[in-house]
Amino acid sequence: MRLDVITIFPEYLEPLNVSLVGKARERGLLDVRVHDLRNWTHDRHHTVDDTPYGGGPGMVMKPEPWGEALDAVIGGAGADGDADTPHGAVDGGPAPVIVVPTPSGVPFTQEAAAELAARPWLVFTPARYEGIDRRVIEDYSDRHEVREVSVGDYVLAGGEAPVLVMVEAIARLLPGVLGNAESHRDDSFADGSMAGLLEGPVYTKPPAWRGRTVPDVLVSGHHGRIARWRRDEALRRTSAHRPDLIEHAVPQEMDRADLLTLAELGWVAGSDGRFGRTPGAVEE
Ligand code: 6GU
Repeated sequence: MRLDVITIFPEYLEPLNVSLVGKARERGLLDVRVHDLRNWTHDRHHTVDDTPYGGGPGMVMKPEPWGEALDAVIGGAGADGDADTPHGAVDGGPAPVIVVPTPSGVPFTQEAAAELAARPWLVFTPARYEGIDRRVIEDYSDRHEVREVSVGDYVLAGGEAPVLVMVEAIARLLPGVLGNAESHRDDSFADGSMAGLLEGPVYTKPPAWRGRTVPDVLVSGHHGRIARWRRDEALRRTSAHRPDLIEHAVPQEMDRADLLTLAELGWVAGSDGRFGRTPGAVEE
């Protein structure tokens, strides 16, 4: 997979040389290219921002440097002249997805990470200031797939940290990046038996630490009971930390033991076919 990042703070992306993403690069699984947006300015001060039309606080990133940078990085690749195949690659080459980090974007989820991990080429455009002149997003949306993405309901000073977050979430899904092919099966939010649930607690040696022991079931060697215990802990943790996930779960997809554990936590399937909490339910 190829990743391009266009930024006014290339050094902010240094963590991409480290750990999982750095190893994936060394092993040739990821081709990461970080570009300085100011290379595509032409004035003495390398200006990338200006005051907003209509007034108001802050600065807006000028369209010209972004246009030149994106043209240089993307070239003609994936530009689609054929109205029947939107975002298709005109020459059969890879079509880039342009990922625009912004707090006003669509939430970045595990599902979005999996979709992006399946694409051959991502171009990230982290902005500082109050964001990029709207015409840039409109112009590239005519010829490319452009996704405006937010990493959470809080405001950061720029999109560089969100790029680090997204690249790590995407890179670990690429074939061959994680040591054990099974390693992300039980992830919180991943598909599979724990779909939509948070992961419960984990333990390792020693068996006793500061007088605290490991739950007996985990050393019982009884795989069925261990799986059930983990599932119950996942339900408990999800109920406590993310009740919204229980509210959106489908009771028909739960087994009888799940329903019992949820009932202990105060959740019962309602007439609308969803879980609701009984009044006065005791939290974990
Ligand atoms: Cl993608 N950018 C900024 N600046 N703030 C954010 C964000 C992105 N996602 C959440 N907050």
